[in-house]
Amino acid sequence: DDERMEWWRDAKFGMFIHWGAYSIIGGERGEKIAGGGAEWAMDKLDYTIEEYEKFPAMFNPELFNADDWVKMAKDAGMKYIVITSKHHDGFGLWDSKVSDYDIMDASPFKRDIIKELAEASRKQGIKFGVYHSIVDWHHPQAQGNLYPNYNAGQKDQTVVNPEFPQYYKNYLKPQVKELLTNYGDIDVVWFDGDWIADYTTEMGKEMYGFIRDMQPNTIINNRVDKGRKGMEGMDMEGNFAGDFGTPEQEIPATGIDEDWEACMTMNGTWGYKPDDTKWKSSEDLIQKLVDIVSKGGNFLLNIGPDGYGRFPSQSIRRLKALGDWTDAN
Ligand code: JFZ
Repeated sequence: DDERMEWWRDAKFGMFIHWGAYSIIGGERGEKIAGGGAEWAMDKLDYTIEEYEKFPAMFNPELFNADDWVKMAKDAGMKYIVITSKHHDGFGLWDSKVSDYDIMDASPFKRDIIKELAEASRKQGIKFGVYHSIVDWHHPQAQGNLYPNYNAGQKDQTVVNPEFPQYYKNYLKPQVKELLTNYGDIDVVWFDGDWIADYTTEMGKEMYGFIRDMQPNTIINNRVDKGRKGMEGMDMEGNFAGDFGTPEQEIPATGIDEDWEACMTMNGTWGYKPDDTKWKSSEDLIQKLVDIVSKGGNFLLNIGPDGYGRFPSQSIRRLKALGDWTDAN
């Protein structure tokens, strides 16, 4: 739908934010360091559910200031923000009534982060969206029963939780409903975790329609459908795959007729990880932005704030450089 996509096509540049209880862990447990994304700490560092629950209980990011975050995005030339309402660990950053595993009930912070960011974004004229994980390593009717192999259903499509349809109906959909009814316009819903054996295209279709009914103008990524990594599904006529494709850490060649958004990190992790020092240079990031936009895509560039609510200094410096460049061009 062209009308719905208009602002997004004009926007070009957005901020992805991966933030949650894992931001305290920083990808480290004793002498072990998680390889790759530190938002996977629960799985990669073999935490049991009980052990991991201590991190939400410690999550008290008193330095978090929604206005500052939105301003940093805006000054960098970004037009929208997509933040993790819930990542695979299952901990929710909004006030959920269908869950106790959220910022109000499981953490001392007791401030609705999604509300504060949605309001700050609106105030500053920035579009606002949520990343929401279908995978849930905490919920007993989802992947919570698979420890220490929470992600077994990715590799082996026979590993399912027979109760997953109940999680989908009584937990995942109600969560999405809360996010789409209590925070004004949610401009983007960015699903992830569509690869697990339990999830089906039928569930994706139902979810898509469910959201459309609540907010006709919301834009939904291709991972609302099952097994849609990268641009999969987007080039198949009549095939269900949401509103836009999500190539990850890569810039596709030209000639894609569909809407697409490349998401990337500034180093090699989505969640905060001080051990990862492989920062892309500002020049590299500017070049990537130009390359993506010239090929008709959007650029969703990630920040992994720390457990106190601060953006890493390296990220702030790069945002400033991007802002100087977009100002001048
Ligand atoms: C997922 C998450 O597992 C990860 O933690 C992060 O949130 C990222 C943005 O999304 O990881 C993926 C999802 C899709 C692909 C690769 C990694 N893919 O399409 O190739």
